[in-house]
Amino acid sequence: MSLESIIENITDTKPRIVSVIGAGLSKASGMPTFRGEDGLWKKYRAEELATPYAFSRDQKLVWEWYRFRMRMLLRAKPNPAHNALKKLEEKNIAIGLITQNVDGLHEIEGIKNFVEIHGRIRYARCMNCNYSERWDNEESAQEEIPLPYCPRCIDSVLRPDVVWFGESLDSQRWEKAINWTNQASVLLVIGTSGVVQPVASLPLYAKQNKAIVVEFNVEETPISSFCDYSIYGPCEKTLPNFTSKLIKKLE
Ligand code: BJW
Repeated sequence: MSLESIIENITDTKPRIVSVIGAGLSKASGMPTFRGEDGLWKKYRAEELATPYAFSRDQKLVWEWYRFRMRMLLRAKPNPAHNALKKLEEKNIAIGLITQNVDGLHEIEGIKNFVEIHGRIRYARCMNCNYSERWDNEESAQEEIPLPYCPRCIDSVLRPDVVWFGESLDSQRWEKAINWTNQASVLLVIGTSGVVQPVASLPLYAKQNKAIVVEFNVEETPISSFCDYSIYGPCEKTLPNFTSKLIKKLE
């Protein structure tokens, strides 16, 4: 179906749009995805490193991976897909952005209503006392530096302030995500493989609430089968095209 026909089928005069985003959205900013060809670091997959078990076994290795990613992030800038989402917010038709991305590029773009469901890579925190500090600077991201320790707890190593596999999501953030999803008349699912729970269930909840679910991805995903529409292609191209046509129709 053409983009124009999809937009025609969004009949609300003031749609309530919620977006669920994943790593594919930041691909054009130079950030690798987790499960794509570029998702491997050394010989490790994300599932082997993004776990409390991996951190307890080898803190140095896990921090090395995060420093590698931070060096890329320090050079990354938001791309046209981030900008398209900001325009929806500026036009007051976006309720909120539910992001699995820990990179903070949405905030740098200027988006205000977001919930970072898997945390934020730009902060490190103490598992003991919850002290946290920013570490998104060139010095902390260098390859060979000692492990960061909590200034209060002395012998406690700081960890990246993200949600690893097997860990609970912050309940307030999750409630916000559910709440927004329940209010959505249109749910955009952008650049996510749809395999990581519980976020992968949000499109299903939206569908149960009769929202129109539109997926943007370069390929089919497990979510595609119950989406109303899937728009295949790089979202840094397809999403700005979609949002500008939608905004024009609503004016
Ligand atoms: C493009 C593109 C372009 C590329 N344009 N598209 C129920 C059933 C089964 C398992 C579970 C379950 N519930 C829980 C689990 C276990 C587990 C899980 O889901 N496992 C599955 C993998 C089997 N989940 C958890 O452990 C979660 N915790 C939990 O559920 O606790 C219970 C609880 C729930 C609710 C409230 C309270 C408690 C925690 C999950 C944490 C995930 N953490 C990570 C790491 C974050 C930190 C870090 O970055 O280091 O989050 S893993 C990694 O995967 C990261 C991502 O956010 C997440 C999702 O990946 P994403 O974004 O989809 O990326 P990719 O690479 O997979 O996909 C990219 C997509 O983009 C692809 O489709 C490409 O085609 C596409 N693309 N270029 C458009 N230009």
